[in-house]
Amino acid sequence: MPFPTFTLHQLGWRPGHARHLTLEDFEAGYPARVVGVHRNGLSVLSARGAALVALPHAVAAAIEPAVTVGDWVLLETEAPRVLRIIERQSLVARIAAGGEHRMQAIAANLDSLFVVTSCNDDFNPSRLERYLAVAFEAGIEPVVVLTKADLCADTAGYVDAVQAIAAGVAAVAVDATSPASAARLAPWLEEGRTVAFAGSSGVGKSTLANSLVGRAAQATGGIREDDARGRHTTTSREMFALPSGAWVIDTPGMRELRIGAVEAGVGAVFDDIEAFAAQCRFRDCRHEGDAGCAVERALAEGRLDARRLASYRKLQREAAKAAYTARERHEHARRFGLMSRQVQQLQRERKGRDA
Ligand SMILES: Nc1nc2c(ncn2[C@@H]2O[C@H](COP(=O)(O)OP(=O)(O)OP(=O)(O)O)[C@@H](O)[C@H]2O)c(=O)[nH]1
Ligand SMILES: [Mg+2]
Ligand SMILES: [Zn+2]
Repeated sequence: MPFPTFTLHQLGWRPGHARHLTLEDFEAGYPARVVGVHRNGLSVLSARGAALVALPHAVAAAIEPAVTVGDWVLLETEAPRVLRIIERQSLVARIAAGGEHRMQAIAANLDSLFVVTSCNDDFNPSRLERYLAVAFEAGIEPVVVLTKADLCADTAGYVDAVQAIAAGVAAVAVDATSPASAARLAPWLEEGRTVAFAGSSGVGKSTLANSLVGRAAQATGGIREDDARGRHTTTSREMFALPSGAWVIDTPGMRELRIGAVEAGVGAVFDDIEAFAAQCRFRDCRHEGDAGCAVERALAEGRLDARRLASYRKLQREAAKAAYTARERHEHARRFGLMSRQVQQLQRERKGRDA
């Protein structure tokens, strides 16, 4: 059976992407969507079908964070090779594991992010706030998907808990093993839309993906009985089509989501606290024993809970630190570039003298 081909629209192409392409680009190549990132290249889908294409080092090095699933690339017409990565319309990213503070892309060009958590011990408001900040920063709609509803006596309690930390964000409780969950999530799964699943290991991301696709496209794993933790069954990001025509990106479970410079996203998640802060007597109020502090007043009067304020402070600190590190890194690269240019100039001058 030949692999089905897709129109650009079906693949999720948007006018915003076309704006970045010149006439020359269209003469030299054509757009394709990245559905898998491998060591020996990228799996892509385009109007010409499916292909494995080479990603030249120079093209890969030109973009940070590195190319990811959901990216659009320009492929060379004459060879299975990427000419360049097309500017991203949105990006969900985190700070990669390890001490280097590099950003790692989770998925690109999304319409929504399903933040998946279970109706059990995995549920953690402060962790949800983290994911929401990243989604808001990326300008995409987060949806909290509460799995294992079939094993839980009080799903409404979980939905309420989501509403309490994110009024206006949809929270949908599902049994991820059931095909019926597709209908509940249909509003976010229309043709040409892209949604990524993110969350801890074992919460049912791949199980839900399979229920939506209608077959076992992704391997699923058990969880440890004692602490409900998963076993990191999914090990790479993968994008595939649903019968509805939407695209799902399943991702490996994350132990933690270390946020980047998502200060605006943090502000959006905690708009209630920012509204209190706007009423503090002093504009530079630190909300720590300052006179006339509206945030501490809200806390004392029970209109704001201590956990939420602590979470806000923590995420603000992390985002500010990430922004600082990114600036430092940029400045370092700039100075290094300047220095090598000066060295080259000196070498040229010396050559000129010696000649
Ligand atoms: N009863 C029930 N079991 C579920 C549900 N969702 C997931 N499971 C089970 O939970 C286990 C883990 O599910 P996975 O889909 O592998 O979890 P995952 O989020 O993809 O995990 P990683 O790939 O490790 O990140 C499997 O045994 C699933 O059958 C649900 O809604 N109800
Ligand atoms: Mg999985
Ligand atoms: Zn204050």
